[in-house]
Amino acid sequence: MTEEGGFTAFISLGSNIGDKAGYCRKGIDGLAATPRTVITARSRFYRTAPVDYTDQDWFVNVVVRIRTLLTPSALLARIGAVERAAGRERTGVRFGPRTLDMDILLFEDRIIKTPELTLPHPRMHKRRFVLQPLCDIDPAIVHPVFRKHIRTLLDHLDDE
Ligand code: PH2
Ligand code: MG
Ligand code: MG
Repeated sequence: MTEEGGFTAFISLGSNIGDKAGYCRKGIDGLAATPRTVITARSRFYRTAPVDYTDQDWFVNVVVRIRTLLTPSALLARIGAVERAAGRERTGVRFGPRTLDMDILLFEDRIIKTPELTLPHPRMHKRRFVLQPLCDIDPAIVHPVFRKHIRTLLDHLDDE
């Protein structure tokens, strides 16, 4: 598809097992190969310290912007398939180690709360490893709940 039609969404990718950057690239390739979807921007790759569950290896994190004709739930299903193709296993440890994690951060300015999907991503505003790469792509993105620029959220982040 072209970049004109469809919806804008932002996806974060993270890996902290094995070839971390390689798994993130696999995730990006999987998004690029998604029907009716194009990647329109990518942040730098970041090496980040683990948050929430800190007794695990460091992460590689990256964010991409896409243009898609998929619905949020179809996109979520596709992302799950790409994660599984990258060897993602559900270990039961919440926030624990993973070959590839892909999360929808934003889908247009939609606010969604279902058992499967919460948008915007409920922790994105607290996470430097998400806000910094988002800011690389576009610091003027507005968080649809807080109605603040991503740059402002990043500047006021209180994470020591
Ligand atoms: N993902 C988590 C938990 N902690 N820490 C970093 N640095 N990067 C992540 O992607 C990450 C995390 C659960 O999704
Ligand atoms: Mg995650
Ligand atoms: Mg996830």
